[in-house]
Amino acid sequence: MKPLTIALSKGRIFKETLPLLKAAGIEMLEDPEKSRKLVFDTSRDDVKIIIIRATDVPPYVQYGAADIGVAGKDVLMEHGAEGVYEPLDLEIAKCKLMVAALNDAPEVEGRVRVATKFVNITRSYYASQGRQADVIKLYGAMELAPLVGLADRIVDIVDTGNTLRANGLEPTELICEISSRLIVNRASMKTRHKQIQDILDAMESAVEARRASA
Ligand code: PRT
Ligand code: MG
Repeated sequence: MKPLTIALSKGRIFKETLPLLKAAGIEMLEDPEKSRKLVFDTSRDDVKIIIIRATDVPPYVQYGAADIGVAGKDVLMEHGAEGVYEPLDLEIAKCKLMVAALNDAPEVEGRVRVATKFVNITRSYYASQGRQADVIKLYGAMELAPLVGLADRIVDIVDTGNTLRANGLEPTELICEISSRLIVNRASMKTRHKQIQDILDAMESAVEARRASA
């Protein structure tokens, strides 16, 4: 049988997922942060790891190019995760999805202009509150938009709040708490059930052990 493929993204998800994979006996043989390779063997012959953009993890798993992946709840909500199981909250890469505004910004009368890369989440958040919003899609540096008059509000990920503060912004509303989730391709869950369930169980125990010691 071909190796089980796990899709991860570089950065915080990769770093925080490593100890959980180790609990399942899966260890990297080289450091992907120091390599241009995209496919990596692991300490287990039956498992390989691919390194892709965080936003690309759901489609890889949905279409079965990867059997398992790790993705932020923000990414799963924004891009939709039809056709994948989401069996485990890994409780890593925690942050908040928030609305933010310039410090002491006035309430917006009527339609509010919101800049974000999370257009789907933002539209449904405002719609769920019966508030009118014009959503402007940006690909980065959302904090700039209110400073230069492009938008009244932004919707972005907040961890420490330092990025907002450094730009004279403050969070005004919490949309939801975010953490990263393990996702599994539906067909793989059936055809490779034992192999995947064993990894899930080991990772779940590691998550619980870490929570207990926190
Ligand atoms: O960076 P790239 O464009 O490749 O992709 P990405 O930004 O989606 O990946 P990455 O690795 O930056 O984030 C992966 C996942 O980590 C996200 O999908 C979130 O679920 C989660 N996460 C946790 C975060 C943060 N914390 C975080 N602080 N993602 C992004 N940030 C950024 C945020 O966008 C903002 O610019 O950090 C800044 C805010 O941090 P504070 O501490 O200044 O508030
Ligand atoms: Mg990033």
